[in-house]
Amino acid sequence: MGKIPDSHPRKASLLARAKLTQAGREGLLAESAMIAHGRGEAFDYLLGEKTSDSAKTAIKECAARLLAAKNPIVSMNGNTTVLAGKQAIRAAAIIGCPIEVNIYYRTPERMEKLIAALESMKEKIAAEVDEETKASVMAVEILGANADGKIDGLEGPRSICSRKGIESADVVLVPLEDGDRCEALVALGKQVLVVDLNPLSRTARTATVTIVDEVARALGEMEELLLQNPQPTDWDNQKTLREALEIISDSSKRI
Ligand code: PTJ
Repeated sequence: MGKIPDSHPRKASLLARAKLTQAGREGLLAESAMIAHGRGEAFDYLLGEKTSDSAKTAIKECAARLLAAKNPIVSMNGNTTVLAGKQAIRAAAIIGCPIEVNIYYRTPERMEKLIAALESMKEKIAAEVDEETKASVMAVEILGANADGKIDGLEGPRSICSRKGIESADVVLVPLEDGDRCEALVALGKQVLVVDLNPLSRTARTATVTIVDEVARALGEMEELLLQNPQPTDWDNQKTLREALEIISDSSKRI
């Protein structure tokens, strides 16, 4: 793809598509990755393609809960690794927690490639930062290769996880989670923090805290909010979903 001018109104969207297309060719993504992304884009369009104040409050709440957790984990799939892998690594470095590659359409090849992609992103970030930050970035463990854990309540490959990661976590940040797994994780008593542009998805409605925002924007924002050391509050997740739906219904006023 040629250089897109900064003034192009669809620059971010075109770049995200190009990244996903390339990653698809390299075998990192699920076959339905583009369908999922297209659905996300449609909602993002209606949300004005920006992080709302309401989403920012949810991001801050997630940051607070991850910092207060005993065993926090950031779970990454194909789409989120490609779109927001670097942001996730920087956030995990501040929290001091591992990242687990945990995918819905699991194959050994995809697992290996996604783990390698995150390891290589760690190296790239480390080359750009000061010594102290470099140490915390390189200390972020990338889990997932060891499929020695199970999400109770699920059957088949979708129940596979790492014992040291998702299985023993009390707080799981899992952007773009599937509805069944979100329900299973909540039923296990874990706090499930999700990023989903669709405020009506089962995941969005089941999660403990839902960030209705695009994953790269949301995790980028989280890096900054983590540094403010926020405290968890008495969270009303229905309110945040209603606020997102209000933004969507107000989008007709933009015409
Ligand atoms: O890598 P895998 O094997 O784990 O598979 C990943 C996908 C995304 C293909 C898989 O989880 C899937 O099929 O997802 P769904 O059920 O289509 O759900 C995707 C949800 O994420 C939808 O509600 C979309 O609106 C939302 N979404 C898509 N892109 C983004 C997004 N939310 C935030 N940021 C995005 N960039």
